Amino acid sequence: MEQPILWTTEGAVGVATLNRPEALNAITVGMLEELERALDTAEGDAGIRAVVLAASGEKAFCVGADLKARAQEYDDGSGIDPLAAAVHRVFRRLERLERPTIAAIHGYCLGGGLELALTCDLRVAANSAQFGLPEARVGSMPGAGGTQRLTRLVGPSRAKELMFTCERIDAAEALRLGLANRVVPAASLLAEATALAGSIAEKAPLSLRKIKESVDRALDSPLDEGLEFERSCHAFLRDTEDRQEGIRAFVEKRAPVFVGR
Ligand code: CO8
Repeated sequence: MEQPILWTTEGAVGVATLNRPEALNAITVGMLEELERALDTAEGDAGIRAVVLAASGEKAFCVGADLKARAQEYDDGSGIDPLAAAVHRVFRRLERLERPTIAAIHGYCLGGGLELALTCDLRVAANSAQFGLPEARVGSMPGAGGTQRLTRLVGPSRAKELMFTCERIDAAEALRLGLANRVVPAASLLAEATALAGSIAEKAPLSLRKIKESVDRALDSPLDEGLEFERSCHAFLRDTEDRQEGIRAFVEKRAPVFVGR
């Protein structure tokens, strides 16, 4: 059987690839468990400094929950929703990964697939990408973080418009809304996303981690608390080996060698 997640590395960049192209990379519990293992690998390897989340096949990044597998899961009579549990656990884990993450999105990015992309720090979209949250069409609603994360990213009015209308938007519109950071030709999506990740991975790893924590904190805390947190992160970095190395390298006009300490 095909592995639902492929894990590869390119220099300091780890690439986790959703690999169920025959089902348009629809999400199953098994896929999420494999993704969690890939995240364990990324976090256990100091050499991996940024992660790209990509997807196999021509047509889709991910079309959300696997509706066929889900029909069977509900039939087991236990009353427990294993997919919901795995989604909440693994999406949050990806969001909190101590590495910058970039979703490389092509084709359909729908429902839980869009909600998955929203857990990444950045989104690079192919010009073939189509984004949508169609849940209200079938009597449901985004339940994998979409109402919370999309709202934080694009604001309540635009988030509600996408969820109320269930309309799909293209890559250019996603860029305009701030849902996509960049739009690139489909043929070079992975190369562009990996190059962006590689450029980020050259920066000091502890700086990246503290920036991520600090920016994420900005969304959840009053300004004074956020500023206090930023000050504590800044003070932490001041005494690191990498900060000394960064300044030394600047003075010596050479590239810094960061060690993550
Ligand atoms: N699950 C399983 N298989 C799927 C799914 C899916 N979500 N979507 C498509 N497929 C399969 C199709 O059944 C088809 O398989 P087969 O060839 O064996 O029949 C194959 O993928 C290709 O699909 P289509 O022939 O339909 O391709 P089209 O290009 O005509 O259409 C669409 C593609 C627009 C993506 C269409 O398939 C579609 O609308 N799919 C459903 C999308 C959707 O509604 N997604 C939301 C799902 S709900 C969700 O994501 C909630 C997540 C949170 C859950 C956790 C709760 C806490």
